[in-house]
Amino acid sequence: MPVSLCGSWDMVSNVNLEGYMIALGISLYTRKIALKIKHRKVIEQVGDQYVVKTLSTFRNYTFSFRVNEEFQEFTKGLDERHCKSLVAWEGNKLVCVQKGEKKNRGWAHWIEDDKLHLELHCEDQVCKQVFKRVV
Ligand code: 1AG
Repeated sequence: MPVSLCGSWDMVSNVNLEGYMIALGISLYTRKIALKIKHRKVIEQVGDQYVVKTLSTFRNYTFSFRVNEEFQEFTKGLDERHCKSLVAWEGNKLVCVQKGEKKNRGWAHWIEDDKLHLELHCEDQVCKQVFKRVV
């Protein structure tokens, strides 16, 4: 049974968000703001339903899913695209494939050294974020 991802997490590092945002076609203006802000990740689980919130002073993005069940995702406030998304456990990683206009799009979350790790990928770009638990 993988370690629970649930809780509130504050960003401590963020590598190549710029490349990831360029791959998504985010405007220069929005990228400049997005790069400056710290994100908080809030992950909640009710039964087999997950709710993941990415919170910041600039924008918030919330979505929910059931593991192993494809869902329609609309990345409102991000790149505003529709994806057919599927989240599944792969070992200790919670892995999402986001099928849509953008190739090779998805993310993975896992816990390592008491930190929440997130790898976001799109086309040939990988963004790596690490979060520490909010105490
Ligand atoms: C996500 O998490 C959301 C990741 O899918 C959001 C992080 C960075 C921004 C991503 C794309 C850039 C698009 C627009 C920039 C606009 C706002 C930046 C501030 C975003 C805060 C919401 C996946 C994973 C699921 O956590 O658990």
